[in-house]
Amino acid sequence: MSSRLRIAIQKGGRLSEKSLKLLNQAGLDFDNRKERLFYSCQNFPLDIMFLRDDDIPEYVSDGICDLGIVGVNVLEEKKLGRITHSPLQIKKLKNLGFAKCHLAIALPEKDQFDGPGSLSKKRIATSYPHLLKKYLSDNNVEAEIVEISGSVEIAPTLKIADAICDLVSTGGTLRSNQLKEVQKVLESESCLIQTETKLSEEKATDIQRLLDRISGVMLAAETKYIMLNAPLDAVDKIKSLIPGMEEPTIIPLASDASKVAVHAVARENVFWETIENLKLAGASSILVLPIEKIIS
Ligand code: PRT
Ligand code: ZN
Repeated sequence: MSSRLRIAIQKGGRLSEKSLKLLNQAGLDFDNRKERLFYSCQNFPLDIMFLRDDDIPEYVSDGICDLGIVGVNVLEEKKLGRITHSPLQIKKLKNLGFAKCHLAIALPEKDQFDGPGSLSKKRIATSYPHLLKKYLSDNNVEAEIVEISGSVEIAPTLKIADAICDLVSTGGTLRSNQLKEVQKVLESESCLIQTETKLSEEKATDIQRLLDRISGVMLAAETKYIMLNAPLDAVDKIKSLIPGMEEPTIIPLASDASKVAVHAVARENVFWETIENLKLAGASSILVLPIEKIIS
């Protein structure tokens, strides 16, 4: 058995590029020519296998791949589909923060909605029959599930359904089809999954290394390094304005004894409003720098 990890990544689609970028940022070198099914990293014991996203949970569950990146929506749908016969052998390691969307029920704009009961006896088109079935049974609603694989949003216009249950991110698709969202079924984003089949100690160690690197990349993405000059008597006020700040470094200025330089790591997004407030509190020469890696 190979001692190299194998990770399943979507071959082409909304998850592919960002999944590869994340691995890249975690320091993995590979050639991202995706016309190949398989690719080996040169500087980490990991091979990438490119698959359709719907196939990724099965491959990971069967242990053909040790890891995978999929949407929570696909993971949960596949889990429910296998709940009664041989459940999927998968554990979720981490949400990855990209491809955020939610699964929602939508009705034609003109239709009235007074709660889940309004869906009773309706035909609802979806590519997520198991998640929809669970939502309906959790809400004691009897409705007909019309399973279709793509372009779910045109089902009401084609009169093959009265409502839809589909993924929404900006809401633009619903609006352009004169549909309105009425119920949220599931929040989703990309996530890293691992097989529950037994792995060698070597592989388990490499997964932990990869996970630590990914966590470092994700933490760095929302963390900034702030440098500014401040009047001595404004330091306390300025410290209170920096979001999610760790204890800053205060350095005297060679040219002006009434001022200090403040260097701090802000573990949250620094918005323009924060910078404006820092200026109002007396800060000057404000620099906000991205951080590439954080290792704690
Ligand atoms: O070929 P393969 O099977 O691998 O890909 P696919 O066509 O099944 O999936 P793909 O690439 O479209 O999506 C992959 C994953 O991206 C999904 O499983 C979700 O986890 C995630 N994701 C995030 C989305 C969206 N946002 C999204 N908006 N997947 C689909 N959509 C579609 C949605 O179905 C609807 O048609 O975009 C439309 C709605 O978008 P808005 O912005 O108009 O609301
Ligand atoms: Zn798919």
